[in-house]
Formats: sequence, C-alpha cells, structure tokens
Amino acid sequence: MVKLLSAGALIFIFSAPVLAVEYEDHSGMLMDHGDGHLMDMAGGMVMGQNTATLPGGCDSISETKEVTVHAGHKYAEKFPGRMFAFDTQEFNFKPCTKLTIHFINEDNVRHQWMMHGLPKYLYPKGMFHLEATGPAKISGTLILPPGDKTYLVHCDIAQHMEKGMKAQLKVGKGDGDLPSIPGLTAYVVPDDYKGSLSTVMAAVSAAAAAAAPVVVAKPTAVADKAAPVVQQSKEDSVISGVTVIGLAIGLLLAPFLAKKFKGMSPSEVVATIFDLLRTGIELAVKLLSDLVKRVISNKNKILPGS
Ligand SMILES: [Cu+2]
Repeated sequence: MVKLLSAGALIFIFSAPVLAVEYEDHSGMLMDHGDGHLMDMAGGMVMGQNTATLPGGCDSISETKEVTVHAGHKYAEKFPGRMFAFDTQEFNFKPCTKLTIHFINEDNVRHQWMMHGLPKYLYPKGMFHLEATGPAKISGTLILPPGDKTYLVHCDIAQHMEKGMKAQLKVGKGDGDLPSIPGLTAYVVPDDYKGSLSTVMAAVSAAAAAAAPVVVAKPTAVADKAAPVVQQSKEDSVISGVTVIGLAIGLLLAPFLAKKFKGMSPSEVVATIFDLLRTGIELAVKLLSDLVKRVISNKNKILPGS
C-alpha cells in the first residue's frame, strides 16, 4: 500500500510540470525601438506605447486603469461557430484614461490585442497593439483620447477576427456599436443552421444535376464529347465483327466436324474437341491482339489531329 501511494505521489510530482501551463512573461524583456515600438527576441511586441504624452484635448490624465485581457480558443466555446475570442468583448473607460493592458495569450498560436482609430499624430497608423505567441503575457500602456468614441479591438492574425477575436472599447459613451462582436452584436454574415445535413446534401446534388447539362453544352466539351462517341461505334463494330466471324467459322466447321467425328470413340471425340478449342482460343487471341494493334494505331492517328 505504501509502495502504491509513493508511486502515485511520484507520478503526480513528475506530471505537475507537464500539466502546468507556463506563460512566457515578456515584461522586462522588451527592447524600446522608439516611437512606442517595443520588441523582444521571443516575439513579444508592443506598438503605440504611450505612457506620458497627453492626446490633444486632454488637460490631464483623468484616471489610471489596469485591465487584464485573456485571449484564447476556450473563450470562444460559448459562441457557436467561433474559434477564438477575448474573455472580454466590451471595454468602457473615461476619456483621457491612462490605460495599461496586461494581455495574456493562452493559445499555442500568435494573438494580438490591436486597437484602431486612435489619433495618428500620437499613435503610428492610429494603432495601439500588443502581440505575442502564446502561452505568454505582455503588457502595454496608452493614454485614451477625449470624446465619446467606440474603438475596434481585434486580433489581426489572418481570420482570427472573423473567427471571433473581436471586441469594442468605448471611450466615454462611445459612438455606437460595432458589428459581429461575439455575444454582443449581430454578425454581418450570420451562420445558417436552418438546414439539416440531408437537406444540404439534397441541395448540393440538385445543383450538381442542374450544372451537368451546362457542362456538356459548353463549346470546349465538344471535343471530349466526340471522342467517346467514336469509341462507342468502334466497340459496336468490334462486337458485330466478332459475331460475324464466329458465325462464319461455325458454319464452315459444321460439315467438317460432322465428317471428323464419324466413327470415333467418345474419348477420341473429347480429345478432338479440346484440340479444336485450343486452336480456336489461339485464333481468338491472335484476332484480339490484331484488334488491339488496330485500336492503338487508330488512336495514334486521331491524337495529332485532335
Ligand atoms: Cu489571434
């Protein structure tokens, strides 16, 4: 029992580092490249960092706020059809707030917390942006402009916003809502769950059936259409030719066989039949090989012209 318990304890101790997710903390690793652009060798990035310069219209910093935003696949689970999300879909702050975002990416892919529409004289391209390949934590600070405005916050990695990583940040009262924010506003392109799989498949096959005659009617299909027709008639002539040859052989052989089998013992008749069959098979093989040669040579004749 003691052995069993100690073995269990050992397994627990050794599995602990595997179970625990280690977040790479980029704080203190970032190098300042100027203009609010900070980067480190581990791929952490802050752009549009502004800890001191007041935007035009702000007499002073109204408030100092810190928020932690989590990003990851698991936060999208409550939004049907979405793949990635932030844990918060809407942020509200007073104008001229000095805001520090602690961004925690919980996925093993790259995510961003990217804010758009900021004054370009202060924020390059009007953006403030945190980015890290997860699991990782990265922090950045900006000073929000004055006035009531709604800002887009998203992850700009290809398709991550479309798959749900989208939020809005309202300064003051904001100036409306943005579309396609999971759980908050209607999707621009709503998912359609009305059809069952069977109705969808029926629609697909109906569409395919409707499309089929169009393909045949296309001018480019004429050549393709012509080829099988030629082959078809050739096959027909082959069958009728073989039939005619068979009939002719049968008619020619009938009196010959009648003469041959006269006065033979049953075993001699069987032996003769097998001998004749062998000759017949040999003849058929020769005919077939001739036929194949003819078809191949015909194909060679057709190919350069087509
Ligand atoms: Cu992302």
